[in-house]
Amino acid sequence: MASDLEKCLETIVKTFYKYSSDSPGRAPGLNRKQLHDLIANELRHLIRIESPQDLAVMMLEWDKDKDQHINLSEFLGGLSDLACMIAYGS
Ligand SMILES: [Ca+2]
Repeated sequence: MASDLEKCLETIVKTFYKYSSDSPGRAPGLNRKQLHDLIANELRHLIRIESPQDLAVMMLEWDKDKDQHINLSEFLGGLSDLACMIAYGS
C-alpha cells in the first residue's frame, strides 16, 4: 500500500498532466491560462490570483527559463516554495 507521501507525489504529477498540454518540440507544460486554471482550481487556498498582474508575477517566479511555459520541473519548484511557505509561515 502506497504511503501518504507516495500518494501525494502521484497526485502532484497527475494534477500537472491534467492541466498541461503537449507542444511540438518541447516537454508537456502549462501556458499562462493553464497555470491560472490549475491555481484557481487546485491551489486556491494558498495562492490568490486576483489580477492579470498577479498571474504575470507567478509566471515570472515559476518559469525559470523564461520560455512562457511551466514544465514539470518548474512546477515542482513552485510547489517547493509553497511547501516552505507552509513550513516556515512566510
Ligand atoms: Ca519554462
